Formats: sequence, C-alpha cells, structure tokens
Amino acid sequence: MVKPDGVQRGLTGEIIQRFEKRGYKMVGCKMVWPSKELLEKHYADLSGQPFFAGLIAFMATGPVVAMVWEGKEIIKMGRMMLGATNPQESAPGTLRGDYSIDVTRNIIHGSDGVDIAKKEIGLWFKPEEMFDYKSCLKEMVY
Ligand code: FUP
Repeated sequence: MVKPDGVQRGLTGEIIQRFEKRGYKMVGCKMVWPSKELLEKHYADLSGQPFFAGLIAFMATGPVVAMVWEGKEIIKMGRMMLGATNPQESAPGTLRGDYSIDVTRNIIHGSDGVDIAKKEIGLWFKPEEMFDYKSCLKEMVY
C-alpha cells in the first residue's frame, strides 16, 4: 500500500514500477481514502503501541493506493524492496531507504506474512476487484 505521504509526494508510479520491473504481477490496485475504522482493523496488532493513535490519524489524512502483487516469494522480496520500517535503518536502494526519513511517514506498507496478507487483502479488496489474468510476456521473444 502506498501510504498518504507516498501518494502526496507523487511516488506511486515509482513504487509500482519497481515491483513491475522486478518481475511482479499486479493483480489488484485501487485508490482508497480509508476510514479510521478500516485502519484500526488493518493495524489491530499494533493497538497497544504508544504510536497507534498517531499512526491511525496520519493514515487517514488522505487517500492511499492499495495493491495486490503476485509472484515468486513476493512477501519476502517485497519486504526487502520496502526496507526496514524505520527509514534510519533502511538501506539505500530500498524504497524507504531512498525516499523517507521518518518512521510514520515511511511511504509504503507491505504485508508481513501469508496469513497477514490474506487478512489485509480481505479488508481492502472485494474478490471481484482482483484479477486472474495471463501475461503475454511469456509468448514474447526479446
Ligand atoms: P511495517 O510492517 O514495516 O510497516 O512495520 P510495523 O507493522 O511494525 O509498523 C507499522 C507502522 O507503524 C509503520 F509503518 C510506521 C508505524 N510505526 C511508528 O509510527 N512508530 C514506530 O516506532 C513503529 C512503527
């Protein structure tokens, strides 16, 4: 998910490109201005954290771009492409390492496991908003 700061800074295209160029397949994508209720469900595991209220408030400041990506080891590799949660620890070359300096405004969220991904997809997408389609690339010769 491109967070409100990522959308407002015009980083959505760059984020999508990095996943596409790496070889991942977009199977769902939509802009949503999330309600606090949706965000509280999304971040339910963090409800006991001191930064929870601030995180929810920030995430509700504007639209986000929710996406579903498919491909080999997407969760592990996606997390690697995002970089560490705290941009002060995320390596240059990662999305957060290249584009953020603040732990709340860290431009992007990525699911941290298969079960979490399933839960998050269920929260943000209806089944008919995701698409099972074939890539023509396999038939193309470079
Ligand atoms: P991540 O999975 O990398 O997004 O990280 P977490 O689930 O641990 O944290 C979710 C979000 O909480 C982070 F993206 C930003 C926010 N956060 C803070 O604002 N302060 C913190 O100390 C830790 C996380």
